[in-house]
Amino acid sequence: MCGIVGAVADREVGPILIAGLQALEYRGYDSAGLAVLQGSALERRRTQGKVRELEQLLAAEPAPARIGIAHTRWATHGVPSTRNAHPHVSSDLVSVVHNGIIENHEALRRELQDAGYAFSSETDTEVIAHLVDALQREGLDLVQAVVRATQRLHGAYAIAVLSAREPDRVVGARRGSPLVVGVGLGEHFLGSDVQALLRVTNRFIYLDEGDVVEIRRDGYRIFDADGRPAARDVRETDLTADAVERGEYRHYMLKEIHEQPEAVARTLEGRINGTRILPNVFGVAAETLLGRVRQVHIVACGTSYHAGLVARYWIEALAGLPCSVEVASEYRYRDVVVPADTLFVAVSQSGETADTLAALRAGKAGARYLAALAVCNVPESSLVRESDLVLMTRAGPEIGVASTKAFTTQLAALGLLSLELARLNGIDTARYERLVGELSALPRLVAEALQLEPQIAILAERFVDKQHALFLGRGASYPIAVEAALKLKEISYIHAEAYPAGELKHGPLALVDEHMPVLAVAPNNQLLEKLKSNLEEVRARGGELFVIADQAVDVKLDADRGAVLRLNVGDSLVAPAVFNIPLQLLAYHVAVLKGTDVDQPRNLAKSVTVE
Ligand code: HGA
Repeated sequence: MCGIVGAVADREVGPILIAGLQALEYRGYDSAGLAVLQGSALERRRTQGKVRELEQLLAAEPAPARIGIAHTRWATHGVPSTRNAHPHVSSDLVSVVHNGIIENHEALRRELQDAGYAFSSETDTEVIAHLVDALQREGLDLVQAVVRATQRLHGAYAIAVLSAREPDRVVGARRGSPLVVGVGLGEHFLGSDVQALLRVTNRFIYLDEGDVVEIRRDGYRIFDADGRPAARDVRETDLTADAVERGEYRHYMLKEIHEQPEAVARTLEGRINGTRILPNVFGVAAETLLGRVRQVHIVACGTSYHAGLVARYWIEALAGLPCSVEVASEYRYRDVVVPADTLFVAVSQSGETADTLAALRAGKAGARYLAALAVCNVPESSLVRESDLVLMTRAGPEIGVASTKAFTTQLAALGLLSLELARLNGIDTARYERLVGELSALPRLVAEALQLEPQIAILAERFVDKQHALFLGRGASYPIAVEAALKLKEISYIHAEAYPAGELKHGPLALVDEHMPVLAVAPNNQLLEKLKSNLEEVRARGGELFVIADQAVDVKLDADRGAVLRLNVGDSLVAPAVFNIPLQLLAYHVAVLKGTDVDQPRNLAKSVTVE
């Protein structure tokens, strides 16, 4: 949420800042802006809307410079507007971009107003600009001013600050929101993530919590939260700018849906050897730790939470361990009972999800858990760095705001975890080996499921003019129904709900009529007969019924009252992950038919780094 870029170079930085913002636009897109120094004169351009609007503004009103900061916003404090767009400026000298929330902004605002500062926005961010300016007026240099200013901030921030008083440097700082330093030759950069800077460097420094950094053309200096010089490693990434291009696809989401067979293969690669999961997949210390686990708490948000819900079915059924799954924003503020030997599992695509990170930190602070395991897609993320054990999903960069390949790879990773816990808890060997085989087949099954796309595109026409939809599933397919409803809401703005099919008659059946399409997920498992009875309940009420069913499932529907789409998965462990594929495609095609902004749906942003 909110993307930050900063650059100091011996060339024009405008195109670097704009390209950086474009790569970060998935994080927020309600307004954009930049500030540059021309000599020691501060120039600022801001617009409501997307980065392309800022680009057009810059074309009309150029601001060539060799040093600057830029921002794409997802508003938390103050409506999306030009006036609230970043950068925020103080005294025409100091300029700041910010990702995060300053929780004590009201108190700081009053204090700064008393000191004579006039505010020109409703944002929490503006206090930072005035604080830095006030501290510079006291005689502090920019680094010291930022150290002292950040010590006064409560909440979360990643910032980049430009001051006309020291026109050769940008100072950045982070706590709770991500910020990386890009190391170039004779030029240095800041970015919310590496993707923002892949066109200019592949060498990065991942800042620690509380760090402050100064970048200049010829070098950089890092300080810890107390202002003491600090050393941080420079790391090279193999990611390339091409990996985050859309290529021939119309949308990132479609590209990412189609990347899933490969992405899941990468998740499993080197982790399964024929019929068993290799040792040390979860880290060197893992086997002893995982062998002691007596229960599991999974904590996550959004789509990652749905992956956790599927894993609960697996862990309880296969390992016989009690498993709870909870959304992080609830978990972090609850007095959670943590019995001895509980494994905490945090699931997050970005590893920067504010609520999930806070839940991890709260759990670790209480030292109540046996260990914390991160299931994550970004190796250098805060979540990964702060967890004891790590299982990377290796999905590759996910740009579409609606998560697809991150979810499927999370399911694959959680499948590995479930089977490892099952092995350590004495699952029958033949059953274990069969299940490992089923997990290994996931890339192929996902590829086969993608073949349904032409049929799904036709099915999408039956949803496009609907206001509401109901999704049903049972067992481990129930969370898939929940995820399908979320996808449809997110990108096609159709109100969708999911229910365990057995709950239908306890309320939602009252909603079923000819205007309410009902979509059921019907794998061929022990719950099938129960599910079929639930479907009859829908048909008897005249509801339009769509079923995604296994080949072997015998359901017949009148073509004008519904449709059946077939998958060939059997009663496989990974059936939920496979059934999820056509449902992703359905949400995608409905959204395309409705003409929504598929990759950047309204009001949303990826990587939810604010609470
Ligand atoms: N609070 C700031 C920044 C918002 C943000 O980081 N969103 O993810 C604002 O509202 O402008």
